[in-house]
Amino acid sequence: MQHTSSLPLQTTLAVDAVTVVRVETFLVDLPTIRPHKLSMAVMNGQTLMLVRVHCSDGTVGVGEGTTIGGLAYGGESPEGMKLAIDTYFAPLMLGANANRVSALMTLLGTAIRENRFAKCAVETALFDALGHRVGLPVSELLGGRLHDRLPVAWTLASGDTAKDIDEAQQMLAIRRHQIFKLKIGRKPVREDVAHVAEIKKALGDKASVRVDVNMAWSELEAGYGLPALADAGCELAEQPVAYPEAMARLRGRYPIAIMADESLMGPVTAFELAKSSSADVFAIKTEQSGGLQAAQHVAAIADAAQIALYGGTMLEGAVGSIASAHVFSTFRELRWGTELFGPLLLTEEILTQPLVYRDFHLELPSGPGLGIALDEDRVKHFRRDRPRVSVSSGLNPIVSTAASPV
Ligand code: MUC
Ligand code: MG
Repeated sequence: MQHTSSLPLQTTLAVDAVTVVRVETFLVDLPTIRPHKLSMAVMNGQTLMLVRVHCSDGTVGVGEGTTIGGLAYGGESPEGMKLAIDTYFAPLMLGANANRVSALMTLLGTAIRENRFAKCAVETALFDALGHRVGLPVSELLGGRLHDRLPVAWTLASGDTAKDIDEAQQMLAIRRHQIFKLKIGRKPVREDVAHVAEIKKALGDKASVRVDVNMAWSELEAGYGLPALADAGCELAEQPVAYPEAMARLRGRYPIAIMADESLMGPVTAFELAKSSSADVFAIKTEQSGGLQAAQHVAAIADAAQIALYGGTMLEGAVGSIASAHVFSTFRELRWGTELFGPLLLTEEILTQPLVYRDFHLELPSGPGLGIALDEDRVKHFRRDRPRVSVSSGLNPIVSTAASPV
C-alpha cells in the first residue's frame, strides 16, 4: 500500500483494517395512525426493512428501506429488498473495507443494476457505522451540514375534507406543521379542486397548501385542474401527470409551481428533467435517488439548472427519515422545505429517544452517525419474524414464526 498523505502510518493502517463482518436484515411492521389515502394505494400500516451492518471494530450501522403500499409505488418492496440484500449484496460486502463507503457503493452499483432503495438502506448503514467509528454525524461525513433544523410539511390524506381541516388546525395549534400537502387524484378533478379550495379557505394565510396528484391526471385534466388550484390559493402541484413531456408543456402556463416526484429517480432522470424544463421544483427522495450521495448529486443538478428543492419522503420510519434529514441538511437551499414526517404517521416509537419535531421543524441530532438509537425491545416486538405465542386448548403455548403483516 502506498502512503501519499502525511498521516502517521499507524493511523492509516488502523483505519484500513476495518471490514464488514456481518449483514443482518429484518422486517418491522407498524400500524399508521389513520388510513393514508394516495391515488394508488391506501396505507393502514408501514413495513420497514432494516439492515444492520456489523464491522470488525465492533461498530454497527443501521439503514432502512421502505416503500409505499408494498409494490404500489415502484419496483421494490421491503420483502424484495431483504431478499436482494441477503442474497446479492451481503456476499459482496463481507470482508470489504467499511471505511470506503463510496468504493463499496461503486462495487455494488457495478454488480447490481437497479435496487435503488436497497442500495440506499445499505449506504445509510455504512455511513452510520463510519460516523460511530470517527465520532461524526452522517451530515458531516457528507460534506457538512448547512442547517440544524428543517421545515416539515404534513400530508392531509384522510379522504375527508372536514377531517383534514380539523387535522390541519390541530397541527397549527401545536406548532408542528404549517405546510400541508393534500393527496388528490382519487376523485374527479372538480371534486378534488373543491376539496383543496375548502381547506385553503379554512386555513387562510396561516398555512401553505400544496397538492400531490401522484400522476393521476391526464394532460387535459391537468389543464383544467392546475389553473383552478392556483385560483384556490394552492402554491404547488406535485407530479400532476405521469410524463415529463406533459409536465414540460404544463409548467409555466399557470401561476402554480410544478414539482417532479415519481419521474425523478436519481441523477440521470434529474438531468433529463432539467434539460426538458419539466419542473420548477424537485422532490428529492433519498431512496428514489439511489442513496445519500446520489441524492446530493440530484441536488447539484437542480442547483445548476436553477430548479428549487424540496426534501421528499417515501414515508420512511425514523431511521430512513433521519438519514434523509442528514442529506437534506447539506443542501444550500431548501426553498420548499421538507416532508420528513414519516415517523409521525406511525403509532409506534422504535427509538430510545424520539426524533424532535418542534416549532414546525425537525431538529437534526448532533451525535455520531445518524445520531439515533433503536429501542431493541420494541424493535423485537414488531419484527415480522418474532416468535408468536398463541395458546391452544392444551397447557403448552405453541410458538410459531408465521409472518402476518399488520
Ligand atoms: C409521495 O408521492 O410524495 C410523500 C408524502 C406522502 O404523504 O406520500 C408520500 C409519497
Ligand atoms: Mg409525491
